[in-house]
Amino acid sequence: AVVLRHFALTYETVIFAALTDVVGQAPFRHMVTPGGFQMSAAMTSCGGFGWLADRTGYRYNTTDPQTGLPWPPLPDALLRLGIEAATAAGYPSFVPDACLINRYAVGAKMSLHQDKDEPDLGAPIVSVSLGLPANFQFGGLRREDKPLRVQLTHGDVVVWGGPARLYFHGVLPIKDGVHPLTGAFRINLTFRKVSK
Ligand code: MD6
Ligand code: FE
Repeated sequence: AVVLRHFALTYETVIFAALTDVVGQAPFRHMVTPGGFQMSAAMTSCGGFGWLADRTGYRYNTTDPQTGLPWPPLPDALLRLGIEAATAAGYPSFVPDACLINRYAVGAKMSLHQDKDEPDLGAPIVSVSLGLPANFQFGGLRREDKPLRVQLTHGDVVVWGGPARLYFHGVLPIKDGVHPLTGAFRINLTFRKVSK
């Protein structure tokens, strides 16, 4: 895993324009996990595939169940950001076909988990942090492995692949604050390759 500090800052304006467009078509929603808990982060997706959680499990789908429409296309500026960050981190052949967008209000968190719903685990994940800072937990292959804690701030990009691709990770509760571009929220974009 590589942290590219401030890598997304030069894309800031185009990212927020793209997000406004995507969220207008596929609004943020709080999903319910198979265990019956509502996730505190609100989510949406763009690209050929969107990530879903419901009482039956976790999966990717080509349509948004809330609108019945295909997920909005991956905006070109976001596609370029995903490719350029992966290239900078040593993954020059990464082409994402999905972008999961997480929005955290103050107090929202994400429990330790592995990203394993993508069939091609050879492809990395590119993660872009925007707005309020997060304390990110990077663990190991076992849930019990003691996680490192890394603060991710506005514009930081983490690229995650190779042996680290299945490491447990999570986000500690977002601390109170206000960011000039996102207000009292943190936004995280994760670019993924979902097709085999
Ligand atoms: C987040 N990110 O930062 C949640 N997963 O809000 C993730 O769960 C994540 O950042 C895989 C790879 C990078 C990530
Ligand atoms: Fe994850």
